[in-house]
Amino acid sequence: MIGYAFMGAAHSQAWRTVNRVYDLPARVRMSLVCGRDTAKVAAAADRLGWEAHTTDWRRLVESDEIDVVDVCTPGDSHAEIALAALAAGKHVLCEKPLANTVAEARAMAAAAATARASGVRSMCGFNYRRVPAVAMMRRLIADGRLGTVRHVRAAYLQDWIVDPQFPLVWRLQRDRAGSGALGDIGAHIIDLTQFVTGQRITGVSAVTETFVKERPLSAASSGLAGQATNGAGPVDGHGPATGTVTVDDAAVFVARLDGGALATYEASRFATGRKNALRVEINGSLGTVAFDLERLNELEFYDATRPAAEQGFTRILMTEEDHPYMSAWWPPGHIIGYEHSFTHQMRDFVEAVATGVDPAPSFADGLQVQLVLDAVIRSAELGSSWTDVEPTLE
Ligand code: SOE
Repeated sequence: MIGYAFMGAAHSQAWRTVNRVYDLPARVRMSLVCGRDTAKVAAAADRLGWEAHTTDWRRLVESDEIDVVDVCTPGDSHAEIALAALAAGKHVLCEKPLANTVAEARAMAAAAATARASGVRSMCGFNYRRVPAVAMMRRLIADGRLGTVRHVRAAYLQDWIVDPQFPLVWRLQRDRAGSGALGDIGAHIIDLTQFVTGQRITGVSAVTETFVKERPLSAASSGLAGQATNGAGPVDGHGPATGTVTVDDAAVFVARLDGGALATYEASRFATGRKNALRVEINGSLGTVAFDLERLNELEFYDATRPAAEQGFTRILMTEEDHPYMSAWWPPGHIIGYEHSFTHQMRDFVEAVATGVDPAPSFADGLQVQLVLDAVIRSAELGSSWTDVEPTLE
């Protein structure tokens, strides 16, 4: 695994847990973790349960000991690492969004397609697909329980940079992160809604905004926390030096899906009070499903085929053994959390690799999300003008 911060910790927890919970055709060994700072990566290896550590990702990628490379770094190194790993014949799991640019994502999808011919697997880490309620939404829609899908309403809202004094961490820098709220959390709702509906976004009209354009430079950051430098300020020689925010703070767009549905999307880091609120509602001709990540053990379902006197939203508690991923966990009524989505992701990935099938979402799926992100950015730059999503194949 390369990177050991927020996502690295989430992945480590899942790698450590997956064989304890699921009966799988292969056993995971957490061999080697990589980071830039020797002392910090050593401490991370110890805390997260890795056998060894290194500061040289090429050593990791080339090691004969290693079958799978897990890329948990910021987006600016996804392409370089994933391409090297695939070329070395390693199966690759890469965090979302797949890359920072469409060109990188295209190169990664092409390399993944070539590697597949020799049995090398790859997957993009859209973990929320593996929340049981989300997988259940997809099952209900695929089974026709919603009829024809007409509306998709999706929002992913956070508030961790509302304070203008929050520093300029890597997630706020375009060269490191590719884009802002759009790529970080908007990518999740793009993937999730396409996954559950089985429909793809064909075009968008978007607005984006950077509400706070200058921020104190960042001395240190970890996960969603950051610390400003105490360097001399630009105005009177006091206070932290500042830098320019080069990504969006929020992105809002409407979209058309190829099955005929109309969709709205909102991704923001300025939704004061909303910490990690991912909400999706899908309306079909026969019913509605609604999901809220902050209540992830529940799915709301409205079945319009029931007798009028019995209609209304049903709150399904997603803890039955018939629910996706749940049979291996606890008895009915015993709930799960955020980290379980990663355990489920590793379960599906390990099973696919061990049985020689392609896991999903593929790098091609990651590229398709990247193309939607790109269409959103282009539309916003053109004053919300309608912008078609480019096809995955050139
Ligand atoms: C930060 O916004 C973040 O950690 C994202 O990077 C994750 O993908 C999301 O799951 C939670 O929020």
